Formats: sequence, structure tokens, C-alpha cells
Amino acid sequence: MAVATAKKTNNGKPGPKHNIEAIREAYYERIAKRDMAPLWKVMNSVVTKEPVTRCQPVVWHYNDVKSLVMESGGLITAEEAKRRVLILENPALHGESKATNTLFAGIQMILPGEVAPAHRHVAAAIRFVLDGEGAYTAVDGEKAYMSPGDFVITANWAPHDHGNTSKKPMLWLDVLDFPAVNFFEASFAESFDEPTLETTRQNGDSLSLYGSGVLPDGAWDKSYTPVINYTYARTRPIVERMMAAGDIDKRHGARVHYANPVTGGPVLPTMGAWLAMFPKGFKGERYRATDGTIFVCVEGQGSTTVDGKALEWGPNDVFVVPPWKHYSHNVAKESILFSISDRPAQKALGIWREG
Ligand code: 1HN
Repeated sequence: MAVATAKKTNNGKPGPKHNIEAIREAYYERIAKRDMAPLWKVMNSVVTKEPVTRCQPVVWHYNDVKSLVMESGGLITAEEAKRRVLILENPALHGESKATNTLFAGIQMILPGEVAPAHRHVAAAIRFVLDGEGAYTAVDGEKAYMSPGDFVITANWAPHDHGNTSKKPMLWLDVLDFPAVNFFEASFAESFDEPTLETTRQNGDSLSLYGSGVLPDGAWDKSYTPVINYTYARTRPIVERMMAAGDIDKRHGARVHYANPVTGGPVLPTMGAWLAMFPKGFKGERYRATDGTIFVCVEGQGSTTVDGKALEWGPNDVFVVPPWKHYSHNVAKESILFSISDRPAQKALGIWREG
């Protein structure tokens, strides 16, 4: 046997190179049959010196996206589709339903008179409204009527349905954490018998009760924010005020994060979101962090350079900055960018880094 020969001729030490390679290969094959493998062959690729990402920088321009999404309205109803969503697939991750390795992004459309039936799932969702006025999402018994720029949360396991009682189509960006949930293989989902759930609270209750600098007596001890709709009408003037006051970060502009008013922490344990305003001519310093980020241009025009590649953006364009890639914003017109990432999840696990 080859192994015995090597031992005999070298007193237990490895044999000559040509011999030892063959012996090792035979050994690897033998241990593979027992579901084992040598760490020394893969150590540098499983514990990398720096983050390695398959995710690519990419932009989806709203002009293309909108007409293609509108076309889907003639192909399938919201009721049949359950959710009429076109997935924004990272070009390096086709077929995986991912914009980044941990986040799903898609554009959902709901036409006048349609209902997207009630269901719930462990994956949490953030919706950012792009187009239309006055369709609603009902979350946990409260209806939120939405306008462009509104930021709406559907937390882990919260029952939700959508409806459009307006006269215009409504389109929004959906970002879900299901790729992260599926990494843990912890997904559950269920639908309800009734397509539309009964409301148990007044419209606007959650923002009114929790988003006004006071908090109702009694504990809110959930892992997510009690506010379901952070309206653009309220958040835009805040970044505008910060910018007017000169409170402008050299990388991120005049920026706020959407906060859970009870804890000051992120809105969801898995995903965080920000809104930033930039003055005309802003040339941002470069930045990188381990959270891959999905941006939406809410207003304005500019470009974001990612690893030397410029992504040009205008209103309602969506773009992705992969983890640990240097990026900087260049702003042609006064602009507002919304962004979402998995930073809270990474921070909770103690793995988030920037720099
Ligand atoms: C979902 O439930 C919604 O509730 C939107 O509106 C997008 C993408 C994947 C899986 C479930 C929604 C989704 C989704």
C-alpha cells in the first residue's frame, strides 16, 4: 500500500514531493467517503483576510423598471400573484432572488381596486413608496395610507395585506431579509382565510402614539419599532433642517436613521434604514462598511462611484453597493437618498466594521 511505503522509506515523515501529493490525494478521497475534509486546503478561503462578496454594484433605472412593472399588470392580477413583484436580481446572483447576499429587493405594484391578500412570515419587510397616492398597507390591525417617500415596516410575523382604493397604480420598493432568514433555515409563512384583515386600531395610531416625543404608559417590549409608517411629510423637513444647519457628514450628507422611538435603536433587528440630503455639488469622501446597502434616489440627480465604477442615478432609481467596497456620492442637483442595509443584524452579532 502506498501509505505503508511512504512510512517505511522516511521513518514516518512525509515522502518525496511527487509521492506525498499522490498519497495525500488518496487520503483526501478516503476521508471524503466518511464526510470529512482537510481544513488546511480551504482555510484561507473560509476565513478570508477581508470580506469577499459575490454581489456586484448595480443600478436599476426607474424608467425601465416602471414600464416593465406596469406591463406585468396586464399579465397577472395581484390576487393571483399574491404579490405582484418584479425581483431586482443582483447580476451576479441570478436565480437567487437577492439584491445583496442577505437582502431581497423588488418592485411591487398594486392597481386600483386590487387587494394583495393577508399573510404573514418570519421575514421582515421594509417598503419605500415610489409612485401613486393613497393605497394602503394594513399591518397588525392598522391601516397605513401611503404616499411617495413613506417608509413602512412589516415586522417579523406581523399579519399584513395591501389594497388600492385610489384611482392610480401604486408602486413601491420592497426589501425583505428572507435571504438572511433562509441562511439560518428559520423561515415560516402562512396565509389567512380572509384576504383583508380587520383593523383593530385607527389609521395613523402607531405614528401618532409613538412618534411624537411621548410614549403611551405601558411597555413596548418587542424587538421592532411600534411605528409602522414613517411618513416623508415628517422626515423630509428634518434632513432639510439638518442641511440648512450645516450638519452635513463628509461621506453621508445630512443624514438620519429611522429609529425605534422606544429604544432609539434600529426599526428592525435585521434591517436598518437612513434618509440623507445632499447639497448641489456635494462630492462625498469615500467610505466602506461590511453591510451591503440598497439605495433609492428619492429626489435629485447624481452618481455613486463604487470601486471605480460610476452608478448614475435619478428619481426612483435603485442601486446596490456591495459589502466592503469603497464608495462615494457625487451630487449634481440637491438630492435625497434613502438606504437600507443589514447593519443591525451585523451589529447584534458583533461582526460589523467600517473604514
Ligand atoms: C411579500 O410577502 C411581500 O407582503 C412583498 O408585500 C415582497 C417578496 C418575497 C416574499 C414575500 C408583501 C415579498 C414578499
